[in-house]
Amino acid sequence: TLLKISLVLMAFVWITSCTTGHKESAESSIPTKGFPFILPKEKPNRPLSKAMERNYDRYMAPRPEDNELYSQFKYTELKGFDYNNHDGTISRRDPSKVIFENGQYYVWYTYRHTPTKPMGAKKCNDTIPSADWDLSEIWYATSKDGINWHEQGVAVPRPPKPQVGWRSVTTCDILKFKGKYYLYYQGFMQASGLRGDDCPVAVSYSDSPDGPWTAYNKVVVDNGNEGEWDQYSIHDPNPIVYNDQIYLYYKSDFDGNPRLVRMTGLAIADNPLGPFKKHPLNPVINSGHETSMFPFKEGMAALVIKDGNEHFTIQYAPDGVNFDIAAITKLMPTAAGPFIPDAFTNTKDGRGITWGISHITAATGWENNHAILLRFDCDLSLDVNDQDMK
Ligand code: AAL
Repeated sequence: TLLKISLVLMAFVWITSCTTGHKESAESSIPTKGFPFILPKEKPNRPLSKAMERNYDRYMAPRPEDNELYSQFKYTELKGFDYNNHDGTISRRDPSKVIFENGQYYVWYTYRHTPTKPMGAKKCNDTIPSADWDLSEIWYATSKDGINWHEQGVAVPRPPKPQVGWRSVTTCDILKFKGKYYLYYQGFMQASGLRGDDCPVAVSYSDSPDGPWTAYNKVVVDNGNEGEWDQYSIHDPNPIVYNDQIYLYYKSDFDGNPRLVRMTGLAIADNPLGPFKKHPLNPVINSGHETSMFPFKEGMAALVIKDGNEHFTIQYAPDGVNFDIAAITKLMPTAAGPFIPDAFTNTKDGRGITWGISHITAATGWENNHAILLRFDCDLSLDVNDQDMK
């Protein structure tokens, strides 16, 4: 009996010490007061919920409006472009970056002018487009103010078969490097939609943004090997001068079942005509569609729109490779071509962007499927303090 009593007593003492011990530590870890009404800028020195930990650790500032890579976006209609009463036979889409040369702004874009609207891969032929960007050319326009544009005509036409891009040349971007200009673009050798949206990247070069442009007539960034994530397509080439090299970001997709998973890769070259070497860590952004990059501080920022777990975020990589979410926002510009004053200056102190040109697809609905260009304004510059945009 004595043994039983002492065992019960020991058990009682043990249980009491456990519960009181637990109680004490639980009490000491839960703050007695809630968060102050004003969100502290510095991480408070107290236990935080997972959400509040993340609010300080993941984003550039605890409040969006204090985050240098947070912005809202304003859109303005452009003047000077005719769309044939929006009947679907004329489309302008996927603008390049905007550059400022010879006292004016320049933008290049996919231009389609076909007898019909896009009819899909089964009904397309030599003159009827399958997709909105099928049977297209690269055209360009100039402007003094970024709103009123003068369309100048073709920069890169479709080359004769079987040259790269004979079916369609689309979705270009501009590079200025050592006094010369380079237009990178998707070169289709078959109508989009026959298998997927398959194409590599080609390039044309010129001594002037006004042309004439000489087609290099070779693939400069090719599709990956069979089984690789980018085996079918290299889309949305986006060149920036960084680390004394050409960093060309691009979009591809795993293109498997059940659906496409689009991501962003990087190819680097010393020379604009290549060879471009794909980064061993590709894809470098796990999301994005027509992703737009711009130098920011010592690294690279990215507007990651549509597609993927991290769509509609603004991301940052201090080394141009290892991206993380800097801000989450909304109504981001589709296929943005920003005006980036330091895109080609090899800067390690990127100043950001305040405006550019983007597009709206199916601008009047799918019945007369075509895209239009429009201007976006934002507050992603370190040199202005325009709180109106935040
Ligand atoms: C766009 C871009 C590429 C695709 C197609 C035309 O938004 O991602 O250019 O190929 O769609």
